[in-house]
Amino acid sequence: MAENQRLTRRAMAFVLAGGRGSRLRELTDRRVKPAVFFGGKTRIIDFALSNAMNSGIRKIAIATQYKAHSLIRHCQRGWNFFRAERNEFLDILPASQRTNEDHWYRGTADAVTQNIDIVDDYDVDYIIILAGDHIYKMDYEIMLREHVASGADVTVGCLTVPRMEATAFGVMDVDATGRILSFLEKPADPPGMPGAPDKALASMGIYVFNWAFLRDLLMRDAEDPDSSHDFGTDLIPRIVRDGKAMAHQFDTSCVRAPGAPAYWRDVGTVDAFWQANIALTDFTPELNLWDRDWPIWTYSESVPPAKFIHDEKDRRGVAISSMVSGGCIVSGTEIRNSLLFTEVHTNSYAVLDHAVVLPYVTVHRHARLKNVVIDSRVIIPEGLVVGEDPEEDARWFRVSEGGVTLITQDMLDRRAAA
Ligand code: ADQ
Ligand code: ADP
Repeated sequence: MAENQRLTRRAMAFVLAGGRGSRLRELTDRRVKPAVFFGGKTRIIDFALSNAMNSGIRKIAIATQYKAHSLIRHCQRGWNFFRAERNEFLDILPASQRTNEDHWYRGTADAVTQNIDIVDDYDVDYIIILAGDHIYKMDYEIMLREHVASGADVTVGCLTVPRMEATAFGVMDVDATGRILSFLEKPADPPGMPGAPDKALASMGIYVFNWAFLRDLLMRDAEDPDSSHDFGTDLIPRIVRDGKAMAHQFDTSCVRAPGAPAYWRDVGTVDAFWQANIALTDFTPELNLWDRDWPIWTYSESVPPAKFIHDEKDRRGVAISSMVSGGCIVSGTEIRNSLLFTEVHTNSYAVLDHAVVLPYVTVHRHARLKNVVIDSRVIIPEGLVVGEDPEEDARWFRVSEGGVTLITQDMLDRRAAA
């Protein structure tokens, strides 16, 4: 390949989108975590895919398995502009379609192993492994350049987190050059950083490899009866031991917009999901969705603009410090610090406060909903009050540790039948 070609044109992104995300509770009953809606019109996976696009990557594979229908449908509708005649590809790779064996991907590494022939066909020098389940903006080209310059076998994206939160991550120790000296997958007692004992260096689950190197490693891993075929558990610790693994620090230098914060969130719990969505209604949100230099691409429905119905007598159709998506009809409802996704219809005398309302929800009259996440397609009955009596809420709905109430249609049906 031409030496002067952009590095990202010699790379592909392999997006892991198979894990359920069980801490999102009933939000992932019918869809996998990367397919969960986020930010008004996008889904979680759009962030990793947009980062890849914006970084100049034009070859993307997405490995799916658990409850993949809504994810596959979304990618087919929203991410269908890749053109083979321009050497651009986006493939969706459901488990068990590629081998004779009848099993799901055994682990994250096996998701790549089962598709080795497809990656071979892409004819790339580098492969960037991404998790499809985080909200962040990151320029992968910067990481790729570091990887090539250092001659590493693998480069692992990492960020600094509070030490006690690091139990959910791969945690590493690095030397002054950024070389990884040790890697512990989800340690019960994470080691602190030198000079910052209450912080830990955590893996983002993002890895850059030379494809020839990874290919060889995967072939050997597939034959290893003691391996769980997982990047964090098996492959990365093995390279740290036998080869050269480098850390790529995610910070403001990995973001294109000058002065922008290095935003990264795991929205894997109901509290974190609610918080990150509500934070978009802040005066200056940390996650800037208005940035034209780093657009977040998605499937956009053709719907009319949001409509507000208000009369001066007593029907107040207003939204204060809120985001209201296309297709919404706010008829005589008072909305504060809330995020309404596509085609939410709300009726008179209802009040929404700090509410994250997923698409196609209807809120009937006189409902009062505070600190809630409402699943897509839910019909809120007339007069329902949530967020004022924690005991009553917990009888019917899922109340999180942080006091956010998740409402799904199944929960409402059970309540109605009681
Ligand atoms: P985990 O958070 O446990 O650790 P994991 O469950 O391995 O992440 O999922 C990573 C990604 O792969 C997710 O996007 C998930 O949807 C997907 N996935 C999971 N199982 C899959 C399978 N069988 N087939 C296809 N896709 C699958 C990892 C690393 C840690 C790191 C964290 C960062 O192991 O070292 O710190 O990610 O979040
Ligand atoms: P999304 O909006 O994430 O696409 P949907 O609620 O539309 O979520 O659907 C998620 C998944 O559940 C899809 O596979 C869809 O076909 C399926 N689904 C939607 N509504 C129902 C239902 N009432 N019962 C069973 N499955 C459903």
